[in-house]
Amino acid sequence: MEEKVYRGQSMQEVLQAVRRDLGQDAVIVGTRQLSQGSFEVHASRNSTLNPNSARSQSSNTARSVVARLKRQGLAQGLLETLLQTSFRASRESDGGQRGTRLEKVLSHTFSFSSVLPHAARIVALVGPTGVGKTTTIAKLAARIREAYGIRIALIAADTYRIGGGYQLHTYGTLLKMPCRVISPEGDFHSQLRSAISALANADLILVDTNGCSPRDEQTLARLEDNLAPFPEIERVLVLPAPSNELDLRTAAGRFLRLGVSRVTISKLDESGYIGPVLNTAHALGKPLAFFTTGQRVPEDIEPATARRLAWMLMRQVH
Ligand SMILES: Nc1nc2c(ncn2[C@@H]2O[C@H](COP(=O)(O)OP(=O)(O)OP(=O)(O)O)[C@@H](O)[C@H]2O)c(=O)[nH]1
Ligand SMILES: [Mg+2]
Repeated sequence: MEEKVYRGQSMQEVLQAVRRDLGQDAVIVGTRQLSQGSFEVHASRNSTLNPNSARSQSSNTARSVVARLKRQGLAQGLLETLLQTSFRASRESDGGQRGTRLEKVLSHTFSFSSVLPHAARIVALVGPTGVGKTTTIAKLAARIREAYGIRIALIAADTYRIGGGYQLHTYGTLLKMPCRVISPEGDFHSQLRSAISALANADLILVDTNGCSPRDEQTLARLEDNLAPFPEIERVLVLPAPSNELDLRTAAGRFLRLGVSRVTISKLDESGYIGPVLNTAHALGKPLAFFTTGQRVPEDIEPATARRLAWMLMRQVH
């Protein structure tokens, strides 16, 4: 089937016209901004372009990237944003290699911010149950100390379960870092306040919190109350990659009210379908901080970057 050219005043308008004409499965072969307020899309219904021409080869590459992104479960809206960005990026780039190009597009679409010690002195991880908050804190503590040589202290504010602070305390002992455990008995606020002042000489304090099911309004409200008087604590939301989008969006919506400023994606090693978590993070509009990629402490964590995201989206997992 032939390639067709569509033009319009916004990328969204052009893409709508493409889908109206060629159906939802239309293959976007290329996009271009002609001038301010004038966009062009080359699209076709199927893939019978001549494979010998250079144009077709780059079309095939674009098609295979889009197909891969769709297979990863990227939402149509995010895909369109990526394509629009690709438009902008193509004016600056030499159209290089596909990984590099996707990386550039991702870096314009998501923001990435992994520097902890400079952003806030106290950082709490929050999120649903079992997503890897405590493990991630231990990884971060070890890796940041190694990278920056700064003093790190831990606070286990997981007061929900009996012995909730034990896991982090054990990591603190192993890493030879001070760790204060908040007791479920007694006033949370005054305990946290005195833990923070007792750790005054730490350059960075990492705070572990109890996991909350997004459907458990009471526990969530308690965590919100617990942290409310501490605006100086940065809240980083941990979202697990192997989850369905509805649950992720519910969780993200609920945790947003805690004043979340960044997102860490956990368990990326367990999922070959990372669209849902990326759709959710994109909808949240918060920078990505870290990716966790396994159970090993401290190895399996890395700063979130466009390069790694591009690699994860393109890797063959199924
Ligand atoms: N595969 C994989 N497992 C992980 C990763 N991060 C954590 N885990 C595992 O997930 C399980 C739960 O980790 P925790 O750190 O206890 O999770 P949590 O969010 O603190 O859990 P709660 O405090 O109960 O809410 C453990 O078995 C971890 O080893 C990861 O990146 N990949
Ligand atoms: Mg925990």
